Amino acid sequence: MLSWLFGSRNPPSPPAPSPSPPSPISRDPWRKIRFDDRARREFVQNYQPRQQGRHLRVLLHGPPGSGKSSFINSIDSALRGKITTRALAATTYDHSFTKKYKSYKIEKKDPGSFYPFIFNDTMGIEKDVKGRVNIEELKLILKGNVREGYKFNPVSSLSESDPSYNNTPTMDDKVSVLVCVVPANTQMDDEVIQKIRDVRDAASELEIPQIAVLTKIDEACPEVNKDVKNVYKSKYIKKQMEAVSAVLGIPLNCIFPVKNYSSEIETDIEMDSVILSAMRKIIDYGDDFLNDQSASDDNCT
Ligand SMILES: Nc1nc2c(ncn2[C@@H]2O[C@H](COP(=O)(O)OP(=O)(O)OP(=O)(O)O)[C@@H](O)[C@H]2O)c(=O)[nH]1
Ligand SMILES: [Mg+2]
Repeated sequence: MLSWLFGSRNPPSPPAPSPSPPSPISRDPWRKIRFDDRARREFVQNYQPRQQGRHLRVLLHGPPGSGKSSFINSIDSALRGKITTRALAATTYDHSFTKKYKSYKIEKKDPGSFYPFIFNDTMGIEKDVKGRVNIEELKLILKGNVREGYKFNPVSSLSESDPSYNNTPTMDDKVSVLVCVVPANTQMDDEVIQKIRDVRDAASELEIPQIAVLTKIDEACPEVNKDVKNVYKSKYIKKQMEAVSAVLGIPLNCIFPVKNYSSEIETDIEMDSVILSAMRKIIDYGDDFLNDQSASDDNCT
């Protein structure tokens, strides 16, 4: 220091620059998917259950406002190539917006013909009593005991004498895949986690396969908001997926991060790719379930 003051020829070296913060993005993706994959779309579009004449019934559950209805709309939009909003999504979500047990089919290009999968939208699983879905009702839904149009009742469960109770469910009424929809941008309450686990346990007892969809990845990670192709490079999304896997007990390869169509007015091939990659897994699992069920039905007759 003194030598600098008194005219040394070598000024002190500038302070070392502070190390730049680690990048929120990994260089290489930790899950590889193609973002322009026509084969994946064709697979979903051409899917026919091995059990001819059957269809998959996909039940969505999760906290209110997590994007269950939007996920149904997103698959509908990705397959039809235009934004659709048939399963009404909420604009505010203090309490669950979806109040009725309702099925959604997706129409194919030829009018009047539908894809062989049906989505069932449910009311959100909430922590407090007011406006929550009744877990016992979800269990009845899994077994196919609840008829279309049933209005969810947060306080008392559906009784066998109710006209909405289906005493003789067929294979088509039973749920073939359970999809847990959780948001990437908020922490779930412990009580909500416990309820989701209860539904999962009930589904496991019935051997119903399960996956999780992690929504709102655009709101959770600015890099994904900039470019959805960053989804499998985002360290934050990976951390959130690991957290969901740990608390809900769903293996990582059954968790699919998704950005739902929410503000877009046109579909986008890259968003379609992440949405249809979840749908592909739903089909794989659901088809195996239908097959196994009909094999065990055959063994019983
Ligand atoms: N940015 C963003 N917004 C989303 C996403 N998914 C859903 N949303 C928005 O979140 C809000 C709630 O979505 P819904 O689809 O109604 O959620 P839900 O789970 O059906 O809610 P309930 O029926 O109330 O249980 C809506 O305003 C959606 O537009 C997403 O991936 N990204
Ligand atoms: Mg809804």
